Amino acid sequence: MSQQPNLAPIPELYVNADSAQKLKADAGEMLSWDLTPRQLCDVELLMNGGFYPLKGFLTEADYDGVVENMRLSSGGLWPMPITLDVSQEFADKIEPGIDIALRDQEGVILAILSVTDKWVPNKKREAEKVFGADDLAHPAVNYLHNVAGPVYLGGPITGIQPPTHYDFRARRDTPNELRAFFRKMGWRRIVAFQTRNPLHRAHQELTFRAAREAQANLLIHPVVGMTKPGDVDHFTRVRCYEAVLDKYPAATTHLSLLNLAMRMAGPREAVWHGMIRRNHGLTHMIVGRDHAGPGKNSQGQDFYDPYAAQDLFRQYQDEIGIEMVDFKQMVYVQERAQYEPRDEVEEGATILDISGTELRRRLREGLEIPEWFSFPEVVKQLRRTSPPRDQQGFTVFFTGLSGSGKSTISNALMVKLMEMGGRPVTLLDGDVVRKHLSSELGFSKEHRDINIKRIGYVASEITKNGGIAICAPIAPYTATRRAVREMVEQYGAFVEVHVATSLEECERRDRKGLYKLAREGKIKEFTGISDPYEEPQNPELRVQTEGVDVDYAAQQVLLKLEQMGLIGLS
Ligand code: PPS
Repeated sequence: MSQQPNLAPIPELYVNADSAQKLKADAGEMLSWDLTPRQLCDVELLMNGGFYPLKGFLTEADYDGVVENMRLSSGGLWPMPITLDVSQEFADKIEPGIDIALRDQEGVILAILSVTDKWVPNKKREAEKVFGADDLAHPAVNYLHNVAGPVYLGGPITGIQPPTHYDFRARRDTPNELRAFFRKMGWRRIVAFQTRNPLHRAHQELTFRAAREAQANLLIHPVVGMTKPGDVDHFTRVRCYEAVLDKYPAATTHLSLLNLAMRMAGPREAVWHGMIRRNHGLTHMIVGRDHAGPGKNSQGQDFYDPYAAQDLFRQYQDEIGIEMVDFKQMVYVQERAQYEPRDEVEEGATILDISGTELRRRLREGLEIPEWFSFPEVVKQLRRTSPPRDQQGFTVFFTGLSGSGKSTISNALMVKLMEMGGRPVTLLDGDVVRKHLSSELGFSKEHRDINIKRIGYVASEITKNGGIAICAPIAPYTATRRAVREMVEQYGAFVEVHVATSLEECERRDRKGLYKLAREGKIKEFTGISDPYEEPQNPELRVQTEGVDVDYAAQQVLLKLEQMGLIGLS
């Protein structure tokens, strides 16, 4: 395989400015779809050639081939389904043969999709083949089942304009912009470092070694689209990258941001990343330990072997069209005061390492982060974003049957937290929310889900801004509670408290007289009587209320918050 890149421009899907103007006017009349954040990332990379040779969202035949064996119907390699998932309601309006406008979240028309295919995917098969298991602990499998719409649309797209980014504009490059940059600089061998984490010393050592080994220039190419839920946000990460850029030789290293929505698909993702980097004009890519790994499955085991990504990449390297620079995990060897690949460390030497989890713990608790691990400039940025936990916002989410005691306990908790002071506290009680935020909603599954997601949205905003949100709805569905958890955990802790009062006891108390009416059939869809309640399997806390006073239950929650480091003793 040649490592001399062809740095000629790669085909894009945009039409010229005049046609774009005209198309945009025509598209105003078309049915239109508001792209989700993930689809927005995909559309950008489709249009700018990042996903070359794709010309649009996969058709059903291409999808089947990609899912089964990473092949498009043309026979070409493509490892990741790039699909336009839509709601059933929208799909019902669509017949293959029509054009639809694709809009960003402000309503700007970015592209036109000429729909050739519409189908209901077998999501279980997609999960098993693409992600290795139909296990909701995998973020992309959870996305597939609980976020993505039920119907896929496929067909070629015509690009009108790229999505607008207001942040870090100077650091974002399309494949053709990067190719032009490499041509201008005379760079011929360039190794990409894909990352979704801040750069610490181990990464710097790894990238130095990779560039040396490949005798290549280095492109630090972090993902700023979507990464794994719970990752450091991209604003902080980019500030971290910028803070250490001067530790790289300016003449040989470049930083560019990639607006990719990752799927955390390990081996397949590595192949995909390779193709995307090839499209950006790179000749080499670093694949380290557990590339794009999603963490543990629901059995507590790794989804993929840590080096499976390297194996798959190696197998398809010629077709991917760029060369892998593979690395074992880099670790710090104390006696030698330097980083080395784990498999090269002398026997008996002392290895020091700080895992991602340990790093987050130290940040959370305001503990020391040693200089051998990271750069003070990076740590400073991380501390700005992650103050110690007892200064961060968080959400306590009570769930339980009607009349279980959620409101009473949450009121007591609110007052106790206000007595402690420090952070603003907001109570989003079920009844209160239904009066102010959700007055038009009933109790169908659909309406309950809307209600809970509204609560989740408000709670996540409060958490983001450093406050305490206490929510107390019934929230009967596991998937919806999980969606709220994900919304909140982007910004702070989510503490699920199951108020586990039994149905019999709630009905015996019947404080509002609703159970009686429900039994008589006068209230329909009543939780526990004529509507389901899915008990939380792993709440942070389960409180019993039978034979226990409210004060004690609220104390248990406080103790849990203290144990989690969310409230201090001060
Ligand atoms: S949900 O499922 O989370 O959206 O419910 P929520 O917003 O917490 O609203 C629950 C309160 O509404 C009253 N109510 C009912 N509950 C359950 N099922 C039916 N059909 C129903 N109709 C009215 C009831 O007073 C609930 O209040 P709590 O505080 O839970 O007793």
